[in-house]
Amino acid sequence: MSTKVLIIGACGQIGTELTTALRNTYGFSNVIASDIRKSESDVFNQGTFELLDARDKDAIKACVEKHKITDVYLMAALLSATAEKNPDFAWDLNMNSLFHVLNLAKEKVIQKVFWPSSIAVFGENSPKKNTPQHTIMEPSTVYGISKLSGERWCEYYHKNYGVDVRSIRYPGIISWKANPGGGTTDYAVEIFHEAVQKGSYTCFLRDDTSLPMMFMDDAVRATINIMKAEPESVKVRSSYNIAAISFTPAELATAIQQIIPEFAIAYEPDSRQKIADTWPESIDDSTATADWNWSHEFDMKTIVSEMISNLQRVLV
Ligand code: VAH
Repeated sequence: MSTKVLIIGACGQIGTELTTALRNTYGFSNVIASDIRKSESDVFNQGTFELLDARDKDAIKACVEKHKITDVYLMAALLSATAEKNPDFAWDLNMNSLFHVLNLAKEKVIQKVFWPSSIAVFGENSPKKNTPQHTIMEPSTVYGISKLSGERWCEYYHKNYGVDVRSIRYPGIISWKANPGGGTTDYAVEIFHEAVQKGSYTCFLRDDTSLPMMFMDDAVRATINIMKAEPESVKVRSSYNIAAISFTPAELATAIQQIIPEFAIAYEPDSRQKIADTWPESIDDSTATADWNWSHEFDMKTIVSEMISNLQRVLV
């Protein structure tokens, strides 16, 4: 049977670009985008879009059956900062949506599942540098707890019911086409918009806060590649570490000043600092490289160049 894709939470930062990439991979008529509300992005006028609440199992099943879906990419979630303000809703959305999709796969209604985890599954007792694939994991945020729980359920459904679910732990994702929403790494996107439009930015993290980051093109390619990988090569069925680069706000500001010399940065850490302080500084992704040949392509220089040139084109 040919691949027919449903993206749940398609209007988010990753979902928006994943929708376009999946359409280019599997054909426009084979990719259905869905979200609880439609975004203004033109992406969702170029193919089939369905209004869909990720917490409604019957609605998901009806959409899957209507479009004869084989693969579901479940991108809907409340991210770290927002989840701290809405713990009950975050748990409901992040966990029940996953159970609905895993159970549809267990019932053989769908064949394959992608589910995004995050480096937020690590906590302050995890090794900070080159955080390994398997190590101490004591997340202290609502988001991180939901993602670690989700990873455990993904592995359980694979081992006990044969569900073909695949997952990667995204670092902070940097992109210009769709804005992030409610994350702690969002500063690494906001800073470019403000640098291009205002020439200055006040950062909500301390200048020396090093975090793992990745350009959207790398994250989307990793997502599609793990789903295309042969089942036997996907040996980790909780979630894979993937990595690209790590940097601090001060290092990012310096890289921006290579192109916009007058750019000025100030620092006013807020509640998101204590979230960032529990996360790794850098990630060891050697297991993903060994199992399904993962490697990143975008480094600091190319990310900064891509972000500034595209935002200068679309914003100014
Ligand atoms: C967040 N962008 O900041 C997300 C991501 C690793 C961070 O999961 O919550």
